[in-house]
Amino acid sequence: MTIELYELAGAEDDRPFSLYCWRIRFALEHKQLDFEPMGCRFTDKDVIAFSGQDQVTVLVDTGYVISASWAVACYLEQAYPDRPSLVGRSAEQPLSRFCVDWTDTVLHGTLIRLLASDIYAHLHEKK
Ligand SMILES: N[C@@H](CCC(=O)N[C@@H](CS)C(=O)NCC(=O)O)C(=O)O
Repeated sequence: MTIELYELAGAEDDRPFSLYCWRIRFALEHKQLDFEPMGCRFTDKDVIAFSGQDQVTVLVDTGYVISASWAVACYLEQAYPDRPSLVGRSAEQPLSRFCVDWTDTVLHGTLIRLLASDIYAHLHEKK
C-alpha cells in the first residue's frame, strides 16, 4: 500500500510549498520510502477532512492517518526501524526536537520572506 503525503500545492501539483511538508519529503527520501504526493489547496480543506483537522502535513500509511510533521517523522521512525534513522529513536530525539523548534522559530521567518512572492505567483485559482 502506497504512503500518501498531503501537502499544500498551488497551480502546479509538482510545486508543493509547505515548509512543514518539505521536511516529510526529505524524511521519506532519507528513508527511501515511495510515496504518492497528494496536492491540497488553501480553500480545499475537504481533501484532508478525514484527518480530523484542517492543516497539512497529513500522511496516510496502511490505514494510519498522522498529522503534523514532527508526529509524522516520529511515526516513520517507529514504523520503519530498518530504514536509515532521521530523528533518532530514544536519547537522540530531544536534539532533533530542538532542531525542529529552532527551524520553526528562527529559520522559517527568514525562508518565508524569500519564498512568499513566489508562492503567491504560483497559487491555484482556487487559492
Ligand atoms: N505543525 C504543523 C504545521 C501545520 C501548518 O502550519 N500547516 C500549514 C502549511 S505550512 C497549513 O496547512 N496551512 C493552511 C491553513 O492553515 O489553512 C506541522 O508541523 O505540520
